[in-house]
Amino acid sequence: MNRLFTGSFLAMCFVALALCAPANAHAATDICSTSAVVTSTNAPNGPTILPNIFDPHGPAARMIHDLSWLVLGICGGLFVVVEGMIFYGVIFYRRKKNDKNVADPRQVYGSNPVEIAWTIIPLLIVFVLTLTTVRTIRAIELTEAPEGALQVVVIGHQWWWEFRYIDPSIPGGEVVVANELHVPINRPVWLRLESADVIHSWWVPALAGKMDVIPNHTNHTWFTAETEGLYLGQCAEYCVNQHAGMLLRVIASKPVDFDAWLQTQAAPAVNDMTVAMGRDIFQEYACSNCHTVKGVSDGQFAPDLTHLMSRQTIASGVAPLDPTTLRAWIENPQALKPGCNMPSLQLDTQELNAVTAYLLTLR
Ligand code: HEC
Ligand SMILES: [Cu+2]
Repeated sequence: MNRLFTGSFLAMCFVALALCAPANAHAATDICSTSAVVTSTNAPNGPTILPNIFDPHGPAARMIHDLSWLVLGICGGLFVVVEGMIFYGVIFYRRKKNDKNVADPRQVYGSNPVEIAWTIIPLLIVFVLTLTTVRTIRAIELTEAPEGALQVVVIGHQWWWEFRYIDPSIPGGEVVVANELHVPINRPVWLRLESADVIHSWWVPALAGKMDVIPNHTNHTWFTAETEGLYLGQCAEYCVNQHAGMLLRVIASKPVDFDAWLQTQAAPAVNDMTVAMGRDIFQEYACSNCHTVKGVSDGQFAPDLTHLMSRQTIASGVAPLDPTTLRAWIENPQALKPGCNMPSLQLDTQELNAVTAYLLTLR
């Protein structure tokens, strides 16, 4: 009896897992991974929305959320019914102390009603789970941009994010920023996902499900942010060294605020003559080979710094952007983000101060 009990318990666990896994794989994995909470120097409007699939703030995330509850509900119900019957059998049909009857109980073979019941019910359950999952996936994985969508190209890099806004309304046609994605609320955002190196995964749980970011392959996803705020997310596909330090920040604001932000980003870099020395150092040292500052350098390897100071964090959300941290970062990036792809250029104190002063003018 004992062995039978353990056996059926294990079997049920496997069945429950198998039922949950395919439907939930999209939505409920890695719930425990969270983004580091960063203090910001110039906070966006609205609350900070943590990576939590149970707190959806847009249609795509809500569909995943509802489906997750349905799957959890069905699997939980099944678990309770089956385990309940097992416990009932084990407790009430145990052999009593003074029970002399050691023969097997009556065996039931080939009972049509029983066979039909345990074929039809699981079949129905699997049907419901499959159909609802397929319907949700189809609604989320749109193959064309929704009407009136803002289009952004997302490029995953080891270990930061590049965003390219492509829109005829932008002066110059394109705006390039890093790590902090600004979007207007209540307007669909259509993302084209590409990778510069290895496989990453885009995941801002309160806005939408995961989407892989694959080299030499373009994926698409979309979301609509319904409330103003700062949405945290992170890379959800192991991409070596600083995978955990590849955080995502989506700042959703009113359309007017978003437009104002976009105009600022489209403007050329500030050219402040009082920090000319810092700018010269930036150009002479390798900084300019890796980084773009529009009108000054055009390195494509690293984050665009044209409007660096309009961001709240550096190094993909790993550290707040303030003068002290910025200086420490330039002095030795490996201390703040070990293994990252920016070397320390061994600047002396004067050069370090000058470059930092220059970067601080790039609003
Ligand atoms: C070999 C290429 C390379 C060189 C040279 C380089 N950087 Fe970087 N830099 C990077 C990479 C890559 C990152 C992103 C690191 C990350 O987040 O993982 C970065 C990030 C930064 C950031 C943070 C940007 C942000 O928004 O997160 C600043 C500021 C910066 N670099 C300034 C400099 C300065 C100043 C110099 C010259 C003294 C310099 N870099 C030289 C590759 C380089
Ligand atoms: Cu990654």
